Amino acid sequence: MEVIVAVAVIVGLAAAAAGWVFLRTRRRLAPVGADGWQEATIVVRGRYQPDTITVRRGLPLRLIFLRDEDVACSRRVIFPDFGVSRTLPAHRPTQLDLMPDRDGDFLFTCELGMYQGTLFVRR
Ligand SMILES: [Cu+2]
Repeated sequence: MEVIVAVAVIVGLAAAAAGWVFLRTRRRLAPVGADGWQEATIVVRGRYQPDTITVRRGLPLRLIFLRDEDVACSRRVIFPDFGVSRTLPAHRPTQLDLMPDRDGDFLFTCELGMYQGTLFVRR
């Protein structure tokens, strides 16, 4: 009996984990504009909102950061895998362009890594 309960718990946890991964990675794709660029807006206030962005591989990506705070922590955003970073002046939009040219999950962070987000690049 205890074994059956243990198996049921494990199966339940595995299903929950799979659902969580699915929701994290299968969010709506960033929309593509008439100019062929994908675009997404990220508000920076205590964290990146949203902190996951899902885009297609091979289409240029325009990210608009709206840093709605003055704390020094979020002054700079870095995409280490793409070799790009930007200083984000407070209270106005900053554009960051990059080409998602390979599949994968790519972290982006503030300078010291307290704010973290993930760029999901899919075919
Ligand atoms: Cu920081």
